[in-house]
Parts: sequence; structure tokens; C-alpha cells
Amino acid sequence: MATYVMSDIHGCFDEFQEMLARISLSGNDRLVLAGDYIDRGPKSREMLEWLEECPDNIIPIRGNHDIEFAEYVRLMQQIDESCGLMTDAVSNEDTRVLLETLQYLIRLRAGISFEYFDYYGTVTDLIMNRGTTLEELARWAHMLEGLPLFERFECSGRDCAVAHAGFCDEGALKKSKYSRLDDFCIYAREEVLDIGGMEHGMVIFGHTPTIIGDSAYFNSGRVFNYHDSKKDCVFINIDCGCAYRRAYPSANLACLRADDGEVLYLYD
Ligand SMILES: [Mn+2]
Repeated sequence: MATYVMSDIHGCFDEFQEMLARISLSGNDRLVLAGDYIDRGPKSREMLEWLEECPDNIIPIRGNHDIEFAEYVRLMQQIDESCGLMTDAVSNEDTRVLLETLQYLIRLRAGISFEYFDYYGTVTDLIMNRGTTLEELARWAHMLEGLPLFERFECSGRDCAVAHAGFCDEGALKKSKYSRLDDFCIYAREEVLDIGGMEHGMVIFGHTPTIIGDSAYFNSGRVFNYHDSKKDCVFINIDCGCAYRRAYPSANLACLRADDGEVLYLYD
């Protein structure tokens, strides 16, 4: 039995499927997905549909894009109610009207701060180009809101945590700018290396792609690995920026086997 970890698929559904085929995950293996399933790449819908149906040995956890998507859907539902639109949730036509109403309110700056609504255009694309209904959006929002923030397990003698952006002990959280562990797990950047981790631990995360030149995690689209000898904690950033491949040819999709640290890359 092996435990694999992937992160930041960001709508790169075909690449994800190809990696799944390559590792030929058996029923005894586990695959932990460290969040950010949607946005940027072309196939958010396929990714969401796959997540809904995925078997029990797949453990998806929550990323910032996933929770923000759910918030956009909740905002649409609020507008539906407060404007008395009576949207037929199974009608794409009605869902379009609801979206257009919300977009109109945003242009009017009608009292609510909406400016980041659908920042990546995924909700709009799903509705306008992929026939998506409010019912489907609400179902996906519910699913994403229910995902855990981290997965913790014992791995080759280490206390291992997989979380979207990083992980830290409750005690160390006070030293960060985040008041809740939830936010640290989803949004933290470079503070993960200073504040995060645990004694004899291993933190596997994504969120900051290793293709970004000025980041502490830069590693030319390869997995970033760091051992903090004081804490004896290993930090592994597996977000190799797959969804950025057009702009960054070194971007990649990585799959880590946590048991022995072996990394499989989609592109050589
Ligand atoms: Mn992220």
C-alpha cells in the first residue's frame, strides 16, 4: 500500500487523468489531493464531476480556490433569494439570468462588495459555455465546503500532514498572521517554512508553484524539498504549476509517493 499526493490540478483534468493512469493506483493505495481543483485550466467541470464520483481511496482536501468557488455560489443563491428571482435551479436558462443579474448588481456597485466575484471566470464559463445549472453549482459548493483542511498520517516514521498551503502546530499559529489554523492551511506562503511543521514531521503542500522565480519555493518546476534540522521536519512543495505551462515551459504536474519520497513528473 502506497500513499500518493498531488496538488493544484487547477482544471488540468486530462493531465491529471494521464498521471492517474501512469501510477495505476490500486484499491490498496491512497491518493491525497491537496486542493485547488478548479480555475486556470480548461476543464474545471470535468474535475468537479470526477471529484463527486471518486472512490474512497481518494482523499481530496480543500484549497483556497475551492472555498472561494463555494462562496461565489453562495452569493448567487443569496441574490436569488433577496431579489426574489425564483430561479429554477435545474434550468441553465434561469441560471444565466441569475448570473447576469448578479453581474449587473456588481456593475452598479449595489451596496455589497462583489468585486472579486468569479475572479477566474470559472463560474461564468461553467454557466455560459458548459450548460451548468444552479443545482449543480450548489452541489459542488456543498461538496467543496465539506472537504477536510488536512490529512494527517504516519509515514516512514514521521508525523505527516498534507494541507493545501502548509501546516503548523496550534501553538506556533500565534506567531503567524493567521488567527485560525484553517486560514494557515489554505493561504500561508513562505511562513510555512519558518512557523509551520512539527517535530519529526513531514509537511506536504502546494499553493505556491515552484516556477515563480522570486518565491522561496522556486525550483524550476520541480518539487521543492527542504529539511529543517532544528525541528527535524521535511517540507515538500509539490505544486509544479501545471496550469501555467503555456507561460512557463518548465511547469509540470508532479505526483509524490510519500512513503519513499519518489516523484513522478508528467513531463520530463
Ligand atoms: Mn492555492
